Amino acid sequence: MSTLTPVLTDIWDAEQSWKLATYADRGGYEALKTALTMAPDDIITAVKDSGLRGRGGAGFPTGMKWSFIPQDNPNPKYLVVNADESEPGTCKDIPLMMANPHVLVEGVIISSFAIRANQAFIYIRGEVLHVIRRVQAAVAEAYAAGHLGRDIHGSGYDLDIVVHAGAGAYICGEETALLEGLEGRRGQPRLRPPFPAVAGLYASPTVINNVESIASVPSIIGNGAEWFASMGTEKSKGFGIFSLSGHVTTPGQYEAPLGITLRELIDLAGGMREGHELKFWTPGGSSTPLLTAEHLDVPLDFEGVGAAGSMLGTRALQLFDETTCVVRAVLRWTEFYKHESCGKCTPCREGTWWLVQTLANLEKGIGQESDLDLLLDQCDNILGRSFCALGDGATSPISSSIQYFRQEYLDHLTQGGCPFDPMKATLFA
Ligand code: L3W
Ligand code: SF4
Repeated sequence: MSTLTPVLTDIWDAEQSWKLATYADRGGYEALKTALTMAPDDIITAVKDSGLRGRGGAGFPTGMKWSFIPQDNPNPKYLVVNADESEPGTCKDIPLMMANPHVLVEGVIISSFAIRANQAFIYIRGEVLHVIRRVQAAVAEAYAAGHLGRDIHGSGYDLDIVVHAGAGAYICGEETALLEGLEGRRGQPRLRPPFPAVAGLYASPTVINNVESIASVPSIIGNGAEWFASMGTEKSKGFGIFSLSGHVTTPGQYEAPLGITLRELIDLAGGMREGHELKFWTPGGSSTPLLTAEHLDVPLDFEGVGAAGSMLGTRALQLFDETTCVVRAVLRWTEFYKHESCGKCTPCREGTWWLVQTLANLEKGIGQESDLDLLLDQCDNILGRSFCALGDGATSPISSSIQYFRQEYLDHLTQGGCPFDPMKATLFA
């Protein structure tokens, strides 16, 4: 594994990197001891000053989110880690929890102390039983070492962590659907506001952060806010894990400062597979508009990717070369959204069904040219009209692929099927 900023990934190659002893040998849990000597508000200030922005896709400033917790509210405060990683292409939190669960556990303890929570939850996608077991084992080790439980290291601070297994729905990565699931109900989004910071789990003030956001906190407390802010770009500070998948020589996780370009990351990953060229890619999973080889030098930070017409999202870089049919790839993603739509609102529930029908006809070459406008019209009726970001995200690959590859859609119609699949082309001729 290659890394330019060995912080979250520094021990991934170590033997039994997930064990407390390995983590402690590298200075693990020292930041916790420092944090427990600090005033909670000073920890929040440090995280604010570091410029850390949420690593789950939206990039909301983490310290600011923590400062929204109303400390005069008499209800308990909760910290919830969103470890429901399920976005197509996103594969950073699961490897992080497998290789270094203790950096997450330490981050949970420091973050909970900062917001004055005595109960934290790590909500992990239900299908990944091996990850659930790994994090549970780390939590048990942390209890045994006195990093968790009553009067942690004589500070008077108490914290319990519950590792919760989700039931395998993509929508439960949406923060309010996750809370519904945690409370034992069907995972469907809640209306916001109120935001969870004010009324979250059991209607109490709740911070919900992505795994990587919380795992970044020990390094900020250990090395200082300035150290963190010295990496990255002006408005997108620090480092992150970039996941490269698809037609690249060495797929995997690459930790690097925000603002690195895809061209540089492809170099780190040994180039595109031999003899092939990049055709299109997703900067942050399939919910972010596609980009093309024209965008190889776009800085991969929140602003740079935004200016290119997409979103940084979860830094799930899925790379496709010239052998890939963009229409088929988009159809596959759209089937995913149709399947995962929770059904609460009409634009997404019905709209994703229609998107699949229209796209499938185009892909088979049995549609008509006007179906392209119909598809864009269907996207217009979903985008901004859905109850949560899932519906909006479903439209991103469709509208961006038509923007960049309109001719490829038309080729399916003129050739009576997929031009990339000769068998299929003759089938519908
Ligand atoms: C208090 C306010 N809190 C905002 C909080 C809010 C949330 C955070 C960001 O979606 C995106 C989505 C996916 N008072 C607040 C406030 N907050 N205003 O800030 O909120 P928001 O609504 O901007 O984003 P979100 O709902 O968290 C996340 C995209 O990320 N994404 C995600 C991929 C998949 C995964 C996964 O696999 N687990 O994350 C990829 O692009 O589409 O747009 O905490 O409460 N006034
Ligand atoms: Fe459910 Fe889709 Fe509506 Fe979100 S946009 S609430 S996933 S139906």
